Amino acid sequence: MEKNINSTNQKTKSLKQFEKNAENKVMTTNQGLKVNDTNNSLKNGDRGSTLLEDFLLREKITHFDHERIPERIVHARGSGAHGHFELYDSIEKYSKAGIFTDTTRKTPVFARFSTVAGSKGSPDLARDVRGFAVKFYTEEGTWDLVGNNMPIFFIQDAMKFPDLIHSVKPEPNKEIPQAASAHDTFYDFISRTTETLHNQIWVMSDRAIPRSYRMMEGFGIHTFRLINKKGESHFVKFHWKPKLGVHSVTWDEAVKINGADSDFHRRDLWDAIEAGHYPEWELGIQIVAQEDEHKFEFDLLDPTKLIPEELVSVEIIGKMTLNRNPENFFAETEQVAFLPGHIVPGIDFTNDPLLQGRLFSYRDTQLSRLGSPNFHQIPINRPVGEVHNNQRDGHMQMDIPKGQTAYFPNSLGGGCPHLAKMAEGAFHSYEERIDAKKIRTRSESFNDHFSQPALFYRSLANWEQKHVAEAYTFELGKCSQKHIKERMLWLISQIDMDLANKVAKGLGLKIPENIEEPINQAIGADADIEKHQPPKKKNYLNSDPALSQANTKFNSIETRKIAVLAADGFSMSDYNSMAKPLEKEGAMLKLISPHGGTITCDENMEHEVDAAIMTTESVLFDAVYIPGGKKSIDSLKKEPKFKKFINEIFKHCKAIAANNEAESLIDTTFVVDYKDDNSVLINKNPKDFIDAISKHRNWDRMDIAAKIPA
Ligand code: HDE
Repeated sequence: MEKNINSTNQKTKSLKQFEKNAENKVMTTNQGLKVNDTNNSLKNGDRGSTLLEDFLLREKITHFDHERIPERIVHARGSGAHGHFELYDSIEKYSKAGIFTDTTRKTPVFARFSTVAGSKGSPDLARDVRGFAVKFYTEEGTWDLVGNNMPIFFIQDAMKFPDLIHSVKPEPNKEIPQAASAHDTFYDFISRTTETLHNQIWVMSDRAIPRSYRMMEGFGIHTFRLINKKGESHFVKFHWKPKLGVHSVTWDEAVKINGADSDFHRRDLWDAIEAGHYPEWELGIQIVAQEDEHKFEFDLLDPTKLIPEELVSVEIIGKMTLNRNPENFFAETEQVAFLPGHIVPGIDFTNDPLLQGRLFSYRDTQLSRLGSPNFHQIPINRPVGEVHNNQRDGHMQMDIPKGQTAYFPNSLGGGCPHLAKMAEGAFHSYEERIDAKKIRTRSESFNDHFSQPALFYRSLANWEQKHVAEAYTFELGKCSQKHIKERMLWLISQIDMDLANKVAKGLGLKIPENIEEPINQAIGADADIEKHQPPKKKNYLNSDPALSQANTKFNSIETRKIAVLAADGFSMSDYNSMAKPLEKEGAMLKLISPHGGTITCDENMEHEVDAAIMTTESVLFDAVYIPGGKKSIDSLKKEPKFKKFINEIFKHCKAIAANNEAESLIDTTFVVDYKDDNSVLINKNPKDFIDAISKHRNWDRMDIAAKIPA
């Protein structure tokens, strides 16, 4: 399929000049020498030893030996895509950034989504935070918004990041487990660092197992500043809201998807873009006036706190569309380097101590990951505007800077490159007033560690709360140390007693009445321990509906994957009556049959099979449809995997539709007793099926479905 290449996308144009296409070209060495044989090395006779002289062999093998670079220390596993950002209305009262004032622009972007803990080859459906990093190639310079799919982070100070990551990564003695937080070291750390509990409960929620990258929110997390023309500052939190709503899979599916298709999210993003279903997110901002900095019950500089949308609403200001897959994974997705320190005039930092540490870490890590201070010259990392300064040389210098001078000030180079005036769009840091002691401590205003996890849990629908309880039970159940589990149980009981009771029951343990050591241990050895313990939980808001996935969008079945179970002799009229309306709404139908190749319908037409039942699993689909046709249904009944498929779809609360003879197949499954379920649709109107799929899941059936041993 032709790729949609937006001709106005400046970044796409700049990348084009670096693309190489071997079509109709002769093979050469890296020196341009034409190659006649790339299959055999140079030898002493046809059975003799290989000669050192063989420069063709040496060049090929040497390059191969060095073709890996270190994977990202975190967020190693990811996928990216190109697109653009459009602004709806100017927000010049807050920001002077071109990207926030010029509604005629289509700013090129490259976005990368990732898991955090796993290695580059780890499965996509790990229970984890997802990275949500966007590089905006703006006319005034590159702005990177390097966020996550959860609005808060685990820790409050960059100093704790290596500890956090060392605790979640595979345990160093045995390098187990891969891409999983369910182990002793993680909960040992979590239970002694109570500031982590808010992000931790989000990780126990469905947010940590998204249905698709295209169906998750993104957050800048930190409070940033927007600076307007007058130099005035407003605090801002950035939000990405997906057009398709926020949807997740269940844990049982996640575990199975990791086996059935460990590239599930990567494939989903790639396929949607190739099929022209371009993912879209709206960008929203929460604005807090400078004078309101201290009006909240939490500190705006504390990255473990969100600003509830009930308190400050999200103003939608623009839209990002991803419409082009990379040409080459390594060159683009692997080599892209995001740095929170990349900002443009009109956007600035705050003193959030986590953000401040990130401003150092990202450049530093690129130096070892990409191997040179010239990583900004890699095509994907080049800004769209010109770059001129006196930085020189270094590994893999790609530019050829001209002239005699590489210093400033100079007269020999005509004083160039000259300094930019503010009127020419120069960057100028926000002049924040500072009058403080140099001190190594944690602000007492960061001490509240329980109010927001409790708010999050209270805001969830009952099915979401159930998933949280199950996730804690699973994760702690995987820990081997009783004292770690008990400490966690006590901490969960400080968030919500009902939740703690459920988890304790699952673990077969009692919630301790108290714990001996100080709760918050993220303090210095000589610090006043009492001063740094979390105060009593506050309740400044009963619930924040924006935190629950039950309040997301349920208005589309676009890109939903529907399995059609059929064999030779299936009813074409049944199929047409259902397939056409579904496809009209943007759903993707896949024909699953007892074998690969083709099958023939009752109107004697051949149909290409998308997958033989042995090669696929129900967890890769959003719903199932079974057309009638006696011969087809008889064949499906003979293959037990079709029954398993239907049982599992039911277990995962997905929609099922069947026509005519297909009912008798349903009757051979557990679903036979639940044919009155809202989303089991036998001989019903396609519209009912569309409605059921757009609801994502029928959680009303959750308790019944849990009993199905699929
Ligand atoms: Fe990162 N993080 N991080 N992080 N982070 C990296 O940079 C780091 C944090 C995030 O798709 C690394 O290029 C520190 C918060 C994303 O390429 C590294 C701290 C948030 C990505 C690094 C944080 C993030 C990274 C590893 C605490 C959400 C992937 C490779 C002070 C707002 C970007 C790299 C991509 C990657 C350090 C905390 C998001 C090591 C020290 C908070 C999405 O530099």
